[in-house]
Amino acid sequence: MTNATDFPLGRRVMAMIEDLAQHTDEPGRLTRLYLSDAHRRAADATLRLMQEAGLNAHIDALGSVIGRVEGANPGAPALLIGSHIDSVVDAGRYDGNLGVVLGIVVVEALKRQGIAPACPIEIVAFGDEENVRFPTNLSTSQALAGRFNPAWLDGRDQDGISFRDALIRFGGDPGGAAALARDRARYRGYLEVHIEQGPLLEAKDLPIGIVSAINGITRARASVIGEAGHAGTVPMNMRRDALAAVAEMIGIVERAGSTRTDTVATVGVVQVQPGAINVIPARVDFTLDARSPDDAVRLAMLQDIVTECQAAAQRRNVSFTIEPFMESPATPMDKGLIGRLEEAVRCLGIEPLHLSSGAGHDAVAMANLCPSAMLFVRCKDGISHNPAESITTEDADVAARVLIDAVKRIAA
Ligand code: HGY
Ligand code: MN
Ligand code: MN
Repeated sequence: MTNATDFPLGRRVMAMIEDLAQHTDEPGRLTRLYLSDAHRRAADATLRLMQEAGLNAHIDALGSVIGRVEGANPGAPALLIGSHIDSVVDAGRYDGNLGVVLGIVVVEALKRQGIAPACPIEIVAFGDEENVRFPTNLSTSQALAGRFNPAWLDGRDQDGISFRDALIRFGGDPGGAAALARDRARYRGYLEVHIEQGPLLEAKDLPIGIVSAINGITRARASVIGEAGHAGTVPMNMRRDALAAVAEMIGIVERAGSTRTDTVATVGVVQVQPGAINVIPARVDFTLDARSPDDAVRLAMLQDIVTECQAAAQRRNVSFTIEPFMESPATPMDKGLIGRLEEAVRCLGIEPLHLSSGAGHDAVAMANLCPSAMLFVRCKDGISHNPAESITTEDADVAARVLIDAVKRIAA
């Protein structure tokens, strides 16, 4: 039985997670979309936590919270540590937030140990990793990598509010995105600690694992247009039922994603018009999220889905259109940083397990700027994107100790 004095770093992590979890746009559940009021409150809270830890912190033009400590050699290339504080709808509290909080805990611990890191450390809390609100792709981390796409500013959320207007309301600066690009010579690497969001570490009874690569993702919007009609009078063989067609297409997506064990394909949003009990659906808009560790496999799977959906639409005399709006390549993590993480994990007497990430992360964007690597933390039943998401204080403590050791090795 462990007593309350154990896992001081883990308890500090959990306290900060609790602090951030209060900031939600929906009372009773955690929803914190990019540039929402809750995101603003969480960004302000993160700024405060960074400043209390002794970091020189600010909120940048796109809403990311950036804290920096100069260390023993201010001119040396810095080490970035971070993740995101935006969430999906009805989210868990650890997805993203854990990696930001752990970065702050590491800086606090080094300060407590009287250790000035051998290089500057920047902690980053990105704001648009989930890309749930606007049709973007890791916009706030891509901005640091010099790959912000100005067209994203014209994207609109489901209420018709543009990224640009939401950013101005948040207190950001649409014109300042380009200037956020970092000079790659000034950064030695990016580390992100994240919950695994899968069952492998728990199955292997391991508290942490090292990410080998992050799967590639394609996200698309599709529309099927049929014909509205009276649900009571139009014979079944004379209908052009858009929703019945999409039901068949969802089956096509599920089968395509299931052909291999390492691919996935998901229809996450379905919007039916006019949406009345006695009207044959005239139009359905739905989303597709397709992923694989191999880009050629992902693109072939997408092609199969499109071909089969087109054939189904033809049979049913409805129209089918699909428009990819986000493409993220499969991204291997940096071998050198993986080596440092392995040394740090072994120092705790744990044999490092390497695993790929089915989830996307800001590390995909940061890999365009500097060598990037990720550490996964075990989460209960592999659950995520769900309020039941949880980790233990002990595992949080292990993650903090591994990160402190890895930072010392990388900074040296
Ligand atoms: O969808 C993802 O993979 C990540 O959680 N944004
Ligand atoms: Mn995440
Ligand atoms: Mn997520």
